[in-house]
Amino acid sequence: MKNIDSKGHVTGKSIYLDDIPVRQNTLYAAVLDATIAHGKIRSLEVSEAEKHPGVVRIFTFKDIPGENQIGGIISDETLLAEDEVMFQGEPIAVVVAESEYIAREARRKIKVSYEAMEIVTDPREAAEKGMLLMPPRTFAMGNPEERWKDCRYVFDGKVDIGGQEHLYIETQGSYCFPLENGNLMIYSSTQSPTIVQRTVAKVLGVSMHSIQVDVTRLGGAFGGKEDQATAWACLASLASYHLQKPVKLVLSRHDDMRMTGKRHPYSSDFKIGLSEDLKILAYEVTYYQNGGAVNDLSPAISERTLFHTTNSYFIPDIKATLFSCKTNLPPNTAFRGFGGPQGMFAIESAIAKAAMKLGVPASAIQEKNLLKENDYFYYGQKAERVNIGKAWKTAFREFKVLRKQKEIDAFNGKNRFVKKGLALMPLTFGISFTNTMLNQARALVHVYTDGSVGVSTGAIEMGQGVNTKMVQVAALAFGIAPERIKMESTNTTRVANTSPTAASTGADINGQAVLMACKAIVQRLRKVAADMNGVTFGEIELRNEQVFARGEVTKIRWEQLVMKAYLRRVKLSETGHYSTPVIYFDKEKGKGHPFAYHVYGTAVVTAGVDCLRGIYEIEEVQIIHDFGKSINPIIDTGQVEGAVVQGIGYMTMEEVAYDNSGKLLSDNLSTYKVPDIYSVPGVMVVKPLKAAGHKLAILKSKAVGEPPLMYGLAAYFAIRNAVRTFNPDFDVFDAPVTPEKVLIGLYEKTKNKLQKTKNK
Ligand code: LUZ
Ligand code: MOS
Repeated sequence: MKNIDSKGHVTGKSIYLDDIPVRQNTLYAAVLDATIAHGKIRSLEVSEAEKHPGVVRIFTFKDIPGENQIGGIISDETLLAEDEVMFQGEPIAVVVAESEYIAREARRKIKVSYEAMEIVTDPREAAEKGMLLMPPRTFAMGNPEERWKDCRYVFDGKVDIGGQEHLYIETQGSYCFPLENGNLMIYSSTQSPTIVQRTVAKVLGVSMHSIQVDVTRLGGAFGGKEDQATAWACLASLASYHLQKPVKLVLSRHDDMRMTGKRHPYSSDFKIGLSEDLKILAYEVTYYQNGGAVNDLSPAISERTLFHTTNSYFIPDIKATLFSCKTNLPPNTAFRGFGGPQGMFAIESAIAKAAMKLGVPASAIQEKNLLKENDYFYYGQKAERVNIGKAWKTAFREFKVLRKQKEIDAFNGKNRFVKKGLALMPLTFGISFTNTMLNQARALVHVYTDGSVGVSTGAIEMGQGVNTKMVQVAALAFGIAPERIKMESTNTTRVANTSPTAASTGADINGQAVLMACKAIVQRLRKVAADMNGVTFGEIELRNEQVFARGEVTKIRWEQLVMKAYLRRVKLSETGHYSTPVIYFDKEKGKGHPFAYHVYGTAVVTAGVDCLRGIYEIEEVQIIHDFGKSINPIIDTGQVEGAVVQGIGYMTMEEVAYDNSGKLLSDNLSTYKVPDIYSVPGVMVVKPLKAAGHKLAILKSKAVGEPPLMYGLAAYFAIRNAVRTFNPDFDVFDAPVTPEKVLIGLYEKTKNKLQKTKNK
C-alpha cells in the first residue's frame, strides 16, 4: 500500500501547521533570544519596541501566571530567561504584533544589557570544572581492569563525533487560540502532544483538561520535536491566554537553527583488548557528552549511548562511563538514533584502530565478535532470535564483499591520486523507550453506520508513514478496504496521555492499541452476524468486506452488518490500550530487559577519494536489513534509504560549528551542508533479510525509523580506509570527515595533529 499522504504531499495539499487557515484577529509572535552565551541580564528595555506601530504587547517571564519552568525529564529549564542566560539563542521575550514581519522588526528594538560570565563550550573542559548535568553513569559487565593482563593486544585512543542539525523541512511552530471558559486550543508541530499539554498547563497554572493539543502531521522532526517543540507552544499560549486572541508563532529557519538544540557531540576515550585470535576480551570507554545548558532529554540519550556501547558485539568484560557535560550551548536533544550513533562510533573506531595496528581488515575483528544466540547484552538482556550473524553473512555473500575488496585493492594499486575504500557496519539496535514507563499507547476507533471508520491514536505522522500503517492494521482487523478508514488528527482530547512518537516505537505500540480496539468491535459484530446466519460466533469471519459463515461467503456485506449492529444498539466504538509486555529495567544496577526486541542488519559502503582535492564520493551503499515481516515494504525501504543518507550526511558533510563564544557559525544552509540528490550514492541497494519477525513487533513488522541511520557510520570508515591507502599516517577518529579534514588528512604526516577542538 502506498503512503496515504503521498498524493497530498506531491500536490501541495497536505496541511501543515503554517497552512492552517488563520482565524480573525490572529496575532503573530517573534521571540527575542540571548546574544551572549552566558551572563547576567542587567537590564531589559522594551519601551522602544512597544511603541513600534503594530506591536500589541511584549511578554517576559514576569507575565507567566504559573511556573516559568519547562524541561521534559528534569525541570531545569526556564521558558523565558529571568536574570541569567546560559546559551546564545535562549528565549528572553516574546513580541506579539499584527504581523509576523512587524513582530520581527520590533524585536530588534528591544535592548538587553548583559554582564558577561565565563563561557564553556567544550565537554571535556566542562567535566574538568565539574560542570555536569547529572552525576556520571556507568554500565558494566565483568571487570576490564582484571582483563587487560590476559589480552594479547591492547590499544587506546580518542574519538570525536560532532552534532547534527535536524533540518526538518517544517520549522518549529505553534498556533493557539482561546476557547470559552478559559480553555485553549493549541496546534503544535510536536512529536509529543501530551508534553505540550502538560507543560502549557503548568506554565499557565491551569489544569490539563483546559488545554487541547491537536496535530495533523509534521513536516519532519527526527527527534527535534520530541522535547523542543514545547517552548514555542508555551509562548504562543502565554500570549493567547493574556490577550484572548489567536496567536501564531512559527520560527524562521534562521531562528530555528540558532535557538534549538541538536544532536549531542561526544568526545570519548576508549581502550580495547584483544586475544591472539582477534576476540575482543575487554573494552572500556568514557564518553564526554556535550549536553548544552540544560538537561532536556540528555539523561535518556545518555542511557541509550550506554545501551549501544557494544553495538553488535559480545564483549565479556566491559565498562562504559558517561559524563553529561553542561556547556553554554543550546540544549542538545533527541535525534534519530538518540545517542546510539555516538556509542557505536566509539566501538567501531576502537575496532578500526586495532585493525590498523594489527594489519588486518576491520571486518575480520567485527565478524569474529558478532553477538550470538543466548549471549547476554551487557545490560543483562539475553540475546534471542539474533539475526546479526545471518545479516552479516548474507551481506558478504549477496554483495560479494571479498571480490569487491580485491577490486578495490587492485584499483588502488593502479591509481596514484584516486583511492577507494570499503567498510562494513553491522547494526544491532534496541526497540522500546529505554524509560519503560513510556512504552504505552492508546487508540480510539469509531465505526460509523455507513461502514466507514475513523481511527485516532497517540501516534504523530511526521512523514514516516505511521498513519498508513495504522490504516493497514485496522483494514486487516476488520477485513475491509483501506479506503474505508480515515486517520484522524492526533488530539489530546480524543487520545489522552500519549507518549512521544519516538524511539522507533510509533507503529508498534499505537498499532497494537488499534488492533485491540478493532478486535473488540469485531467480536461484537461477529455475534450479530452469527445471529443473522443462525451459526455460532466461532463460525463467523469478516474478510473482503463480506461476512463469511463456516468458511462460505454470505450475502451480508460489511456495511450491512454494521447497520444491523447499530439497529440492535451494539457499541460500535472502542478504545485500545497497549503496554509493551516483558520489558523492565533497574536503573540502579544498570540491568534488566529494556527492549522488546532488536533490529539487525549490515551495510557495505564504498567510497572514492580524490587525493589531490580532498573531495570524495560515497559510491555504493548495499544493505541487508532485518524488517521482520514488513507490512509495508515501500514505506520501510524508504525509511532505510532516508535514514542511511541522513547518517552519511552526519558522518561526512554535516558540520555543526560553534565558535568559542558559543555562537553558532553553521547557522544557515550555505554553511551547514546536508546531502542533496547529487550526494546520494549511485548504487543504493536495500535488501530485506529473510527473517521471521518478532511477536512484539506490529504484525511481526519490525520498527524501522532509527536503526538504519547508523549504517551511515560505514561511510566514515570507507573514506578513512581510502585515505589511509594514500597516507598511512592518517589516524584520527573525528567525525564528520568533511572534505577539509580529508584534504588535511591526506597530507598530514604528524599523527594526531588533526584532532580539532572546533567542532564541539
Ligand atoms: N526518546 C525517549 C527516544 O524518550 N526514549 C528513548 O529511549 C528514545 N529512543 C530513541 C529515540 N527517542
Ligand atoms: Mo526520536 S530521536 O525517536 O524522537
